[in-house]
Amino acid sequence: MAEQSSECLFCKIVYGVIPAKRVFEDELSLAFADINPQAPTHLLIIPKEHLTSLAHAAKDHAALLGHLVFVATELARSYGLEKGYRVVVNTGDDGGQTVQHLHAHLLGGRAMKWPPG
Ligand code: D5M
Repeated sequence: MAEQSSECLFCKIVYGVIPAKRVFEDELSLAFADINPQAPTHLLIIPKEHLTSLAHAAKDHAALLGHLVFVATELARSYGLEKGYRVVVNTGDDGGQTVQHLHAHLLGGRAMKWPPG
């Protein structure tokens, strides 16, 4: 099983201690619905292994990071987001990260604005 942190909210979701609307899972990753959706489709894609943020990633994590982005791509296809979508990884305090387990947001189903707030 992947390394976990007993105090981490998203590790608890990985291990089923806290419920979530799980939409995809494989050996390395889990995707579930965001509890506070900001778009008609708003999913979170996380590594099963506890990794605090992008800022904590090592070279060994490169394939895992690519995998998470590819899972987002496949989910966007399966959710019919052919008009476009956004994949966001908030990182650290200034990046707006509130949960300290790396997660990619997949947002779609409406037109996005730029720049983000
Ligand atoms: O985003 C953290 C995201 O995590 C935020 O959009 C809410 C979501 N969240 C928090 N708790 C849960 C649970 N229990 N289930 C599903 N989604 C959750 P950040 O980028 O860190 O600001």
